[in-house]
Amino acid sequence: MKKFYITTPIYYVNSEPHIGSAYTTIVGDIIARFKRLIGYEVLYLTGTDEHGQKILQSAKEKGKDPQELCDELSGKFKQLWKDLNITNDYFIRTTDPEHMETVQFFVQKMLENGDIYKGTYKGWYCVPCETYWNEDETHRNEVGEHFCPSCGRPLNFLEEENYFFRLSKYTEPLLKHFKENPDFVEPEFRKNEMLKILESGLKDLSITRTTFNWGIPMPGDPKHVIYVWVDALINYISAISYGRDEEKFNKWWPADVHLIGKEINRFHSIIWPAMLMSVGLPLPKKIFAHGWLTVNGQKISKSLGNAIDPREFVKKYGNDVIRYYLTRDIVFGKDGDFSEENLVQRLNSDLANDYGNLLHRTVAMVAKNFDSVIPEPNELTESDKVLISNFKYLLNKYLEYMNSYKLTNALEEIWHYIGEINKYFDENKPWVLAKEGNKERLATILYNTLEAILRVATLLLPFMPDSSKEVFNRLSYDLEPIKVFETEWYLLKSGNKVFHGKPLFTKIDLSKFEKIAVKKEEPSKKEQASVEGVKLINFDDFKKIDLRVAEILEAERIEKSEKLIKLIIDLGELGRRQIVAGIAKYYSPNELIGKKIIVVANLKPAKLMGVESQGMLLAAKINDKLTLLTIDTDIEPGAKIS
Ligand code: ME8
Repeated sequence: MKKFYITTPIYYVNSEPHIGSAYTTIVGDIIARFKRLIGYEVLYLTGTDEHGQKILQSAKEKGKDPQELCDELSGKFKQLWKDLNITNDYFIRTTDPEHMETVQFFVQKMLENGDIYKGTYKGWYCVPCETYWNEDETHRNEVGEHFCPSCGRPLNFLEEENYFFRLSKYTEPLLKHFKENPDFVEPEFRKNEMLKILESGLKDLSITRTTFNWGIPMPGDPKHVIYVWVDALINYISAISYGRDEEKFNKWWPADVHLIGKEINRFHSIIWPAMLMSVGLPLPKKIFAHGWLTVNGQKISKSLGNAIDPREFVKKYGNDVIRYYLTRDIVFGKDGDFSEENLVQRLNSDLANDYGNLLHRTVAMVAKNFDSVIPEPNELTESDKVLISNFKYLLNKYLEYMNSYKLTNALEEIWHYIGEINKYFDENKPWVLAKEGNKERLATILYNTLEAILRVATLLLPFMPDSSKEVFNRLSYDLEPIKVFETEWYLLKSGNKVFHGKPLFTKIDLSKFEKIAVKKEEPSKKEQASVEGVKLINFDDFKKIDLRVAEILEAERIEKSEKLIKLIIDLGELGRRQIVAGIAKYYSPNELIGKKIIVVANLKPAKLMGVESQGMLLAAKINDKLTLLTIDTDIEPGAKIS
């Protein structure tokens, strides 16, 4: 039997599961169910990431023992996956003793292979992301504080004796692997981001910490604990008994796909493969980094109170509706917004109107005209043949899309076909045939419509297992679903009963629609400041900023500063101003004079190295490149930007 091994990230247990973690796990479940449906033996792995400074801090804040916190939260994840109908085959916890042993075994191998050495780490660390950042990767504010380029929160400066992994050694082997396996990382644009990192050369990675002990001890030097990401990544092989059960490990490794969110792509597409190369194991076949969900346009964040609880949505709308909405409305791979209004729209139009109602009215006609017994179809006309051949087309497209994780396209294609079934039904006017007493033709139309619905329900099994099974029940269908992939039309058995239950999906009256209250706890000042860099603003906020064109009249370096330049600028009607900018590494004073730039003209004055700055210029920065924003046609200084 063909096998398929799929994983999700293992989630941190510092907070409750939210719609973001549910999203990845639901998508993983859809893929796992699809593979089972087409005959694969599947191993679907998820779990929780329980070590590291972030979990320890969270336990301290809650006044709990870290293990107690992990047990409690890990239990909540497990329960939620049950409630969401997730068919994971195993749930790994990084505090499982087997996992901890495997991590030490793996790191010991890296040591033996000469890939680990002792050194001193000096640099920045983001606890929420558990990530090290180089100075030039960090974001800085006006007063020189450092922020995480990924989550926007403040960074801590670390100086510790650490063990290092010779990640740099794997730059070339990884580049080669990327070249030889063009589908290794998907989507393509995410692969290109990784290639850029590789092409600029990798730096060695600190892989132990000494300032706390909530982690797995380093073999032979237990005052160091292993970096939480090294610990976490190894879950993908410790779950399949690496180093403990060779047969099991060889059966499942390499994984077919690691499904992850885009923000942890570097760990999965660069660090993890390099670790595997270090111990001589094959690399996973694919890393798929999907986009990020926002909620009503805002980043999901506990502190903003919009980390919505998937349980409430499931209670109100049911599992299938959530699963459908998440994969249909949010294009898989891209960023997308979770909005309850859109969910209700999808429920009302796609599910209740197009799909549920089609089943309902067809079954109602079978009940009325054939005493609820599926009739024998008769000779096919052109319109029947088109319906059948369109299904064949759908099936091919479906397989192509599902096998390449284009889940949204697969659903679009299915709904296109549902549209065709509705059209077939309406154009053949079965109610007229019933009135005329043309039972022969009526039988064929009703049979074909039900057969098409049955086939659609089968293709929808991975996405909406409950409602597909309900369709099977109503049509007395009890064959293996796989038959849909193998058998020509006529799976439904004439003579079997149909059942006319309540609507498959219940519409929601939009005029009386009450949204699930999103918790509106006020974030603390500190939390608010920490998410400022990533929070969305409205137009009124934007209008508060007075942006103007300014001409640089004078420029000179500030003594004793490598970065700062003092500028005198002409702001037209606002007069002349002095501003200080951190651009000395990128521009010499001479090349600045005469440039027309953009400045924030209503910023409170601030002192930098003792020199007053009465505004701020705008520049674009990426890695170690910076360019001033200028204008492309001539316009007077002082011109307002709106
Ligand atoms: O990063 N939209 O755990 P984590 C979409 N423990 N997906 C989201 C999301 C959002 N807004 N928010 C979270 C970790 N996710 C590490 C992983 S793996 C060896 C270690 C999903 O709890 C998405 O899959 O922060 C993302 O990558 C993951 O949750 C991060 O979960």
